[in-house]
Amino acid sequence: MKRKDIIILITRKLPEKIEKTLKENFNVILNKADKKLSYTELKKKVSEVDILIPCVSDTIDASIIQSAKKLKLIANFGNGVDNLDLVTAREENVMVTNTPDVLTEDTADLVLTLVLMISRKVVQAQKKISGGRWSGWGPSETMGERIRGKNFGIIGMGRIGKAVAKRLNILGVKIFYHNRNRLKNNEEKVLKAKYFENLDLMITHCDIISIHCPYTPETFHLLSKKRLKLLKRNCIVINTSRGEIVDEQALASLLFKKKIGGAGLDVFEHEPEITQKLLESDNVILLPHISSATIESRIAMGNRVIKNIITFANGKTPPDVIKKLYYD
Ligand code: 8YV
Repeated sequence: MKRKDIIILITRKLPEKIEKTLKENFNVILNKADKKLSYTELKKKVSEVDILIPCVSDTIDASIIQSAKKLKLIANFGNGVDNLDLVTAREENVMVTNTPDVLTEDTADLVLTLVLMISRKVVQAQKKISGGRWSGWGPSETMGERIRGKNFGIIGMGRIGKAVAKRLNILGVKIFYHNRNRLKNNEEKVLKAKYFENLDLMITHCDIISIHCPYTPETFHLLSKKRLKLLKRNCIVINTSRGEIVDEQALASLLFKKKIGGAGLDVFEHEPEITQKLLESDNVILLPHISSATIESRIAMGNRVIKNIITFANGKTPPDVIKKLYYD
């Protein structure tokens, strides 16, 4: 098949130079308005294409994949693939790729931003000035907590978890981690991270926890209502992974009642909806899923998508092919 005969659907507007390269090589359907396609629109459009480039905001379920008879490749613009039905893709011989590595550092930076801002009550302090409520310095004004010496628990020690750990070493916290597999001894030493096989045990000791595992059927509500109750009263919860990993209602209720220290959330269980109680809590920072929103990340993600598609079009296995089903 000639490249120009390959039809590609890009569901959202990607950086201009990424779309340009794709257009030069393939027959591309763009979404110039960048308006999220409805389920029906998406299903109809996908049924006409050979390759699909979706984003986290598109749910590509079994029905869409099954009705897309020409579809051969889903080149996800993003790292997480929880928006795609991997089982059906495999059954229907549709290859799936993602964009790992390139958003790791930016995501880790955002974790640090949230940790520092929440611990030092930066938003409350800023609001005091912008709300005209600052009458001058006082010894007990907007007091936060020191980070150094605190216990920091990382849930999921993959690429992003490790990038967070590297940054944390500069801050002088004690790093704990929980992961499906324990790291090699030397890697633990370099990261100065202590392994906890038992997640419950780890979180009872933490002043801050940050989630870095993928969302899979096994990690749905990993931080369940029951588990969240184990958290220390000052504990701060950071989530830049996926909202579904935390029971959002339960977390919101603890925050609202000030039974935990705070939360920094970049992801939510039912995006773009957010539990009302979270919006009403003052010890939180809520962000609209921006952890990888830098020009550099977006372009690198796009280049990764291009590489995967061109390799596929050349009849070879793309570098970022998803081999493992989380359901295996
Ligand atoms: C991306 C993300 O913005 O890559 C991921 O897994 O959550 C985000 O940082 C998103 O995936 C883009 O589709």
